[in-house]
Amino acid sequence: MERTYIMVKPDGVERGLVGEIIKRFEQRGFQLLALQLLTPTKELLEQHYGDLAGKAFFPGLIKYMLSGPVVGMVWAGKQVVKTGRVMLGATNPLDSAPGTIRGDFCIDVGKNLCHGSDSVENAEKEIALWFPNGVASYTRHIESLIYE
Ligand code: RTP
Repeated sequence: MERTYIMVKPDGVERGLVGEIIKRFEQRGFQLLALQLLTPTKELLEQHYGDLAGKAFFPGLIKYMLSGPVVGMVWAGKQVVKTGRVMLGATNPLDSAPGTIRGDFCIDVGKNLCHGSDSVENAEKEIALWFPNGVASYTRHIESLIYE
């Protein structure tokens, strides 16, 4: 089953939106495979956001992500990478539709609450980076209520 890495950023944790974000993925029918709260190191963040190293906003992004703990999760399910991004909303919250997480709870791109992997390949890289000890799978007994 496809997997994605979803992360509640420091503003989302401080604002008490972890439960709300988990709730939306649970209600949709996706399966939670891993969950951790941690304060990331600068090195970990620079690896995670390596593709953005040349961007003008990169130093501010790292500072923002270092401002407190994050909650990282692995979710599994059919097309969970693409659907997870739709559920998060556009990167710039002012472009995010109401009903999405960003569209319902935030305004500025530099405080956009959450991260979601943008491809299946990057999802697997991010899961390996954030969960270096691996992620176990487990059988859920409600699959027939979620999938036809
Ligand atoms: P994310 O990785 O956090 O899910 O975001 P994304 O793919 O939608 O967007 P990306 O371009 O990868 O940017 C990563 C994060 O950098 C911050 N950002 N700030 N000030 C700016 O113009 C700007 N642009 C991006 C956001 O926190 C964005 O989520």
